Amino acid sequence: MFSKILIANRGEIALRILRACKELGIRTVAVHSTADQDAMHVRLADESVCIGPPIARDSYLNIPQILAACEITGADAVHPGYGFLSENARFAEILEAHGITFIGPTSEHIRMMGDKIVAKQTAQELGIPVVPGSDGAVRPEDDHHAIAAKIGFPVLVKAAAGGGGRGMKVARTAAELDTALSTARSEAKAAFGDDAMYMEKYLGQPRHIEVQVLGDGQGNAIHLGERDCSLQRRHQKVFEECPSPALNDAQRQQIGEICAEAMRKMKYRGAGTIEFLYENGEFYFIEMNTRLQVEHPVTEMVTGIDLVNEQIRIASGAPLTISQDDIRFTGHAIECRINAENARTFVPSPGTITYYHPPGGLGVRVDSGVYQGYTIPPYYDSLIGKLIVHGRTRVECLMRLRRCLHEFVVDGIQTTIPLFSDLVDNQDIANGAYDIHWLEKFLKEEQTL
Ligand code: MV4
Repeated sequence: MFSKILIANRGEIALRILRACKELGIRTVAVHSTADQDAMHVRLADESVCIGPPIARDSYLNIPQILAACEITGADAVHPGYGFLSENARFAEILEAHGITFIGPTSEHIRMMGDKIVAKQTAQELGIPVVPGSDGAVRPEDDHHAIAAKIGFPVLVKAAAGGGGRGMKVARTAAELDTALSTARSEAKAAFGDDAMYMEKYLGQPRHIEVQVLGDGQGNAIHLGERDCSLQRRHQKVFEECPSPALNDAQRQQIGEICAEAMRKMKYRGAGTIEFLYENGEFYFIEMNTRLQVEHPVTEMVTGIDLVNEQIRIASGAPLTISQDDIRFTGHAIECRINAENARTFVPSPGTITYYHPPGGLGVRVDSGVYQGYTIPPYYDSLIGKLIVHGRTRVECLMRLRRCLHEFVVDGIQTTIPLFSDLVDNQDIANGAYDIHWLEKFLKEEQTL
């Protein structure tokens, strides 16, 4: 086992990782920018190293500085969290070349899944159902009209380097195809320096359902069920739940086993998430994330498995000790992302938290990096914490969530808490009747009222 882990992240996830390290008896190193001197993860870590100025490019994304922090402190592993360097294959390679363990998959697997065309081809070869579409890339010399006609309109043009909705355009008819392809291509070139494109059948009203997997890199892998993350705004998840209200146990077991088997075949190592669109009872693979995700706690609440503990144990070379039969799904969990933003306009609201009172009680978990008196810096994304609630049933979970939202006080800044109070009282949410477009429609309708 490792003796010291460097946490290459900030905020609530740095704290989450730190807690897992402490429970494993592993010493921790926090790295931080000059803007994060007073951050909770810096205070709770055994050691801390300032790695640069506020702008993430110069600190949390600064590989030489993080490497230097490892050398200075003698850290033998790095946990990247999510975002920042978590899916940077080069970072994983550089660490390994210096004899430091990257807590995550191999750099080859990160790179493979980073290219959405390769990821999709790999998924298909491994028996995962994919969205019907072009056979690999649509190259400039290809007859894109023939490819689109074969798929059938509407089609969606996507960038191989994309994800998060960038470099993506819908063509509803053949007349829209040339513009969609050339616009998406130049967007992708500008955003990623890579204009490789592919095409898919456009699904109109899907849900976003993702499957959590764990592999040990030795051919053992399990699934930990799914999360429904359909409630998003501008490709940012807002509210996530486990299990999905759309699935029954047989469907869960079926898609879960397909994913676990695929991970066994590729000898996947670490935690991963296989993302699907789900429409009319069918699953369609879109992407795989090779990292811990923001919404991992809903899976932890329902399975009782500490995903970060498993990530660390697997990275140290330990085989999976949990078998699929050991996994029991108990009750229901919902996560609300608490952002320092206006709940209607989503305009960021950094500043000082003058009063802070998080909710508590049975089945309540608050993962946050803030405290009363803390000043949220303006340089990073606005997620300040997550409220995760568990109940024996979905109804109990929603009732508990409503109670917690009333209890939660964050003064001095604006937060997204009031949005969730509206959502828990909404009939569609109560019925689980929502797709990936529901939230944006809800916000738009609210605006016109
Ligand atoms: C799609 C789709 C419809 N059909 N693919 C958006 C980001 C990227 N991760 C995949 N995305 C989508 N891919 C096909 N073939 C609709 C979306 C999409 C979406 C997906 C998940 C969650 C929210 C979304 C919001 C808009 C579009």
